[in-house]
Amino acid sequence: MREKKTVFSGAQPTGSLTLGNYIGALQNWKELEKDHNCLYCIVDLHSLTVRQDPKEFHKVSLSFLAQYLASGLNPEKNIIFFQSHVPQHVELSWILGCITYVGELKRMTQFKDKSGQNRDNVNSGLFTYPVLMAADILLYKTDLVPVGEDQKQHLELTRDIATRFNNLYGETFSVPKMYTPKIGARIMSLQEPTKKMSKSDENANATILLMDSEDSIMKKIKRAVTDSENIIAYRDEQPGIKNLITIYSSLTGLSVEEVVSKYEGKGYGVFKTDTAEIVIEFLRPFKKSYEDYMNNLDFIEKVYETGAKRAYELAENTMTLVRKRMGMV
Ligand code: ATP
Ligand code: LTN
Repeated sequence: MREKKTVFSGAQPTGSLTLGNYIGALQNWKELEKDHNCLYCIVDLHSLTVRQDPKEFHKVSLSFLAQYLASGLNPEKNIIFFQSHVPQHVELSWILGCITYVGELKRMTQFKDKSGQNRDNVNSGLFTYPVLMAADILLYKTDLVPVGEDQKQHLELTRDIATRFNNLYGETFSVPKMYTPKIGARIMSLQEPTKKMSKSDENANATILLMDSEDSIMKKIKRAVTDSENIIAYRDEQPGIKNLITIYSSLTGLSVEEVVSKYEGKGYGVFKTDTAEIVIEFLRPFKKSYEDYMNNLDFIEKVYETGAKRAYELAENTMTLVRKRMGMV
């Protein structure tokens, strides 16, 4: 038996990390690094499902690595790497694609949403996106996958694919479990609080980027869409306020009840200013550390090269077994 469990997760290097990404995923990544074997990947191949400008893509990819590190991930403890540096991801993706049904992929809500938004580029990568994601995860015999709530359907498909492979070819993969925060698994858009906060949102006011200036964080939170109840309560009927309470609670560690009782009888203005200040304080060290990493690209290069080497070895172990199980000569 392996003593420590394996954790795998990743984000697509497009745009810039949001507070939703941090609270839903990266905060847990940091927590799990303490007593798990963790691999944190920058899933650059997934980003190609949307047309990317090569120069910009290169820059954003490096910037994501700096953002991972600035979020507090320790490159000595974790394997931090680019998906495209480990070709076994694509190899396994092909194999898993051959045991995944078109019907299963057609049911994926992310595919339906994204193909609806990009009508002029509904490419086959967008369709098989979840198979590559399953390959990412299964390649490392992953036990836990810390992600936000929006990835639930992809995770269920990954589990089905793993089980199917094991039944067809013999026990090979661990069947991974999803790991979400108790609160904050779905941070909502500040402008449409019934929709998730997303880094590809065209409305800049809808998202808080980890790299936003203090000024713009204050403005965005002050402009956040709320309601006319004027009661600070954590309930579905007040999605805007509920979302701000979630952010407040996630960053301070106070429970939802504690936040609600702290603001009993107070107006939205005060609550919004306080929430903005908490976010600003929280992100201050992040930004400083991000700048430092971006000024040290040699270090960044060392991190991803070491990460790729370590990941490659693990991936090749799994692939040797997969190829053998399937009868490849
Ligand atoms: P895009 O808008 O480009 O699709 P995204 O903001 O959804 O991007 P991803 O790179 O797809 O970001 O996701 C990285 C991680 O952040 C995933 O684990 C995802 O579940 C999580 N995540 C994304 N948005 C949120 C959110 N609003 N609340 C909680 N977790 C989130
Ligand atoms: N689809 C994920 C990103 C992703 C991922 C993964 C997350 C690709 N491969 C493996 C966890 C594990 C998303 O958040 N959009």
